[in-house]
Amino acid sequence: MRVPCLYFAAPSPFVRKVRIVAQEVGHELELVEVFASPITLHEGLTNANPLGRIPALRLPGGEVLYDSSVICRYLGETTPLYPKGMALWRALRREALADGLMEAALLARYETTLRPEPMRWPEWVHGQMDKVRHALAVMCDDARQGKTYDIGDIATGCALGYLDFRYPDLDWRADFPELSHFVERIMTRSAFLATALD
Ligand SMILES: N[C@@H](CCC(=O)N[C@@H](CS)C(=O)NCC(=O)O)C(=O)O
Repeated sequence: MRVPCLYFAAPSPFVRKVRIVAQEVGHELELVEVFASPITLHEGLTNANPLGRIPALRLPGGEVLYDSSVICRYLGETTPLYPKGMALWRALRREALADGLMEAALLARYETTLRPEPMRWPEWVHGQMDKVRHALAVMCDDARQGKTYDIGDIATGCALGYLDFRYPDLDWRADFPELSHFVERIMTRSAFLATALD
């Protein structure tokens, strides 16, 4: 194995974040498709990441990195995607916010698609989607200020792309027009076009 090997699935927004960083900084990755489920652990994947989650990145020497924020920083740390000084901490905070949005949206989806119907808990879904709405409001303020392109922008684009993919009826654009402009711009980048969720 000459290039790092990424355990991936095409619909994962966390995987997309890693693939975009890799493309932006010119890192080649070998892709290994796996089905990651919180219920049925995939043996090959748990050997790589004991949490059974994607993305996980196996390096040519055999060592494995996870989760997405660690992998992205490994691939891009020395590039402008990770600025210096206070700008770095702001970029990482925006990445954390976008990751948190994706986690909440994913948990709400697991509740409505994986959990058997009689056991579902609507308050849980509402609570997770409330987190999504609160995160969108702060993302919108951040997007008004941003003129750069860093890991925070990439993560934000992945989070918004995931909402469009899994929650097409959410209509977040009506409440957050600045975010709508932001996403229109970022989705034209070749790394975003090449990694559309599927
Ligand atoms: N914090 C993790 C989250 C990764 C994550 O939740 N990935 C999902 C797929 S989108 C997954 O592997 N789910 C299976 C599970 O939760 O067991 C990261 O940033 O890598």
